Amino acid sequence: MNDIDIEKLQGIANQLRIHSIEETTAAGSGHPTSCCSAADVVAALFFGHMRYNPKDPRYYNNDRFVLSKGHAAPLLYAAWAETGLFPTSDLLKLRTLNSDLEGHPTPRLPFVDVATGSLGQGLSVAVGMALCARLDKLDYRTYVLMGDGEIAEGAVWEAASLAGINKLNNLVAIVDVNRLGQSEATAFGHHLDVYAKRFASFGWRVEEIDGHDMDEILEVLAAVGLGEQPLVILAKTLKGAGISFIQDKDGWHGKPLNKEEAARAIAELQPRAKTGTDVQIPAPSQLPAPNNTAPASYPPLTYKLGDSVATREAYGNGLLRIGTVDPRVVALDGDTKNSTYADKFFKKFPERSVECFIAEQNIVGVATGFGARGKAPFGSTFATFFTRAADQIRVAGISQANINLVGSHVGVSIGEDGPSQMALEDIALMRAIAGSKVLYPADAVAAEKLLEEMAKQKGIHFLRTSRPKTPVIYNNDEKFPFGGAKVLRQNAGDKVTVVGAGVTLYEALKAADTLKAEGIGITVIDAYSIKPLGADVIRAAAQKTNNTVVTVEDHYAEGGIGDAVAGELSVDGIKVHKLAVRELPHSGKPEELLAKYGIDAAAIVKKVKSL
Ligand SMILES: Cc1ncc(C[n+]2csc(CCOP(=O)(O)OP(=O)(O)O)c2C)c(N)n1
Repeated sequence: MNDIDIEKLQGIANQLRIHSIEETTAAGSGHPTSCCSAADVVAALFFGHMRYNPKDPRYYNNDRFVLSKGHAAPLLYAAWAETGLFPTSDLLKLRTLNSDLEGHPTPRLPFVDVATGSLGQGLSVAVGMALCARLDKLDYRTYVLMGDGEIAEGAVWEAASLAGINKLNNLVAIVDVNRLGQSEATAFGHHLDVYAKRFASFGWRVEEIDGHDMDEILEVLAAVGLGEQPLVILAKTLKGAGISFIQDKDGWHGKPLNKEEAARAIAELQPRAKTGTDVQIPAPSQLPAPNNTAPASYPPLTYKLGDSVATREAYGNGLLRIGTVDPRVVALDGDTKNSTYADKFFKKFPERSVECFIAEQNIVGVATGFGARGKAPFGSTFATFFTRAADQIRVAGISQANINLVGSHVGVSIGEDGPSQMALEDIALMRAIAGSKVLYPADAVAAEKLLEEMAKQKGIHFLRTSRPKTPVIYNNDEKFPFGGAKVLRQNAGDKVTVVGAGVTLYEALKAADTLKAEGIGITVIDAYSIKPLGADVIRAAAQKTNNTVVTVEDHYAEGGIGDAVAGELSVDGIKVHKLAVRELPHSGKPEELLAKYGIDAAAIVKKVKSL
């Protein structure tokens, strides 16, 4: 594979440097020095090592490349332009409104699988892709380029650990150890031995090289895939390498060269620059395409009205049911699978299950990797612990990722475990994610039907499941489209529309019974789809109840269901009264807590009467 000559690759590296300088100078911003340090490694990967079809960046058996240090985007763009995918003249549109060559890579570009730029996330995604290659029996490898400053992020080590545990010898991480971060030198400078010990202790094979010595780079790449461990290449480099008056100097992070500096730098590099467009890139091997097609339908449900089933348990039942006929379903969990009930799937389909251990950021990243490879990943843990992966979820939004997150143990209704285990901010977080769908079933049928929709549709979906058992209230053939809401009680002359979801729906139904006995009618709506909200259904009901709505939710008031409803309906002159948890909760029995924090049937009755 490496019969390509060294001088040519060195020349391509310099051409990539020139492009990176020109792009960022034209844009007036960007990170040319972060590009220059990694240019030799990237030239070797793209023009002498990786196997891919440059005309079809999404081909299923192409080697994958994740630029975890996303601020080196100009280098990535330069490499693809030099493969001939698009004209090099386009590079000068970097960071402009009408070009997809954005400041940091996003999958608006066909050769970018996931957004990067929030440092420390690429390795998790790469682990997901490498696991997926193994599952699909494909021989593509996943390469991920990280900065040395970047690997201070804890999430990197969550991913490194899982890669070591799973012996991912189809995964190659390259750390561009250029000694400098943004505001100062990194903690360990050029001491590769520090990083070597860390990766080795996580079960990785470690190679240390001079990242500007093409012979060394190719030699180490030639040994990729040997053994049973993931490989990390620690490449000692200079930030700004190739620009004599800048390289290895502090104070040049994220600064474009001015026109004169750029001209000077390019004059230095040009005599040693070569194009990559004439390089024959090794083709990926021809292996059968993975089966990533959704089935036409899923097996039917078998609940009986009145059955008592927690929605978290229904999630476990549903995942197993749909996973049996849908080969795209992959389950991930963070050592909570006996609580989230993902264990039912894990037992039946171990090859499609990934125990991520207690590392929630990595669950989201690995799921994003699977999603980018065409799977329908379902990651589960207690809903509240997804909040610590807030940034991974946010970036999944930017990636327009296909991931399903299922959070159990929501709200004060979990009871005795107390506030650290209660998800009370999760709706707010998940609603705020670009393109997300937020779903909150009250019974087992709703949970499983929403699960089907999550598997079928693309995007970021969050399913909020509850700990207490609740009675089945829907028939097995009921439909739960995203953006819908169910009217469960409604009579002419109703005073108020009460919107509940999950456990509070049952409180609303109880309140309706109590009030009815006193001659007061209320409309009760199940807002099982919080984003998109079934606003039309709620609005129509509210207009029949004096434009008055009461929302009741097992979540903090900020950003929850009440805010979602008010946000949609207040413009129509509808008054929304919010019952929600408004103080730091305590341990106790679920029913005691619902009462104490004012979200039980009695609180609803009181509120309705006061209006
Ligand atoms: C999570 C996160 N924190 C901070 C930043 C801001 N930032 C961008 S690049 C950078 C320095 C990165 O240093 P290093 O990983 O060594 O990469 P280099 O540019 O030196 O190759 C920082 C702090 C970021 N993008 N993401």
